[in-house]
Amino acid sequence: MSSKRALVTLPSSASIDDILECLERDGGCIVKNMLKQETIDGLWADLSDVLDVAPNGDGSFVGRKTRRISGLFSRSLHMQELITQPQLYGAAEKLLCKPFKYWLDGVQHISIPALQMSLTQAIQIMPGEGAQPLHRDDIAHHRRHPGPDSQIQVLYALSEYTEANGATRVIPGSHKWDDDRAPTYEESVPAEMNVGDGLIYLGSTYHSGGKNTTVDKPRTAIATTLVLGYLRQEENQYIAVPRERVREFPERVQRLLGWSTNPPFCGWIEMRDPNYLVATDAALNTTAEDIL
Ligand SMILES: O=C(O)CCC(=O)C(=O)O
Ligand SMILES: [Fe+2]
Repeated sequence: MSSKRALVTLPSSASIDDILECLERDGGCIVKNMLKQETIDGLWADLSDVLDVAPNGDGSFVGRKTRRISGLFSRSLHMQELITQPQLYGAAEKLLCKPFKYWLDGVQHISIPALQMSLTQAIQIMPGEGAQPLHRDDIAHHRRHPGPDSQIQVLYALSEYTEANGATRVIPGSHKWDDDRAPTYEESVPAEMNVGDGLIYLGSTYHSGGKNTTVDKPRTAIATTLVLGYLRQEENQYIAVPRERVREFPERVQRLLGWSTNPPFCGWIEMRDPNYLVATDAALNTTAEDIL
């Protein structure tokens, strides 16, 4: 008898605690209607020309009939809505931002880590593509399992997202496995979604792009990630997003892009919070404070 667990689909009214309950138990869940129609339309308008001419990948991980484009904050201002989406951000903050204590000069201090954006990618799985190998996204940071989580990723459905056209496969519960247990395709379930829904999952959860067995239905998703502020961003945002572009975003988003320190002081420049380098003139005097 199969002991396969299903992936839970939560309504758009799901609370952060509902999402956390699923993440803690299953390692992932689907949330309905995470994106507004206007955001979805805006993303398609900004990205489709680039996606249409993007080359296919050339390896088993990136696929051979899969198109990927990155650097999405330089391509679409709508990306800010995807990374600050309240259910995603709220769940990440509650799960990851645990206080850390340290002693300095006889005084015990507490720091709460910040979050930052780690990667952006539009992923279009074309008809005839095979399954991507199952993996954990937190490989990037050499995480040991089981252990404290470091990142939460989301895949927003920008197209129909069915088992047949390559819906992401997930192994519910696999975030609790140790590093010696190998994942198998049979243990995975498809995360079927409608346009605008999102699959939220932990960096420790085994998942993969599904195979697209249709003849005419590409599967398109946008992936983005929130990771602890003291880890290196997987995609190099300082190079991917020009400084002039970073200035077009509100300060909160500039900081998520990496133009910030993580408390108490990781990521400084000239011993200052680096946000002064992208702050607009109006914000400059309020944000450019010495940090050390
Ligand atoms: O395209 C997908 O469904 C998943 C892609 C993925 O997991 C990855 O590239 O890390
Ligand atoms: Fe992945």
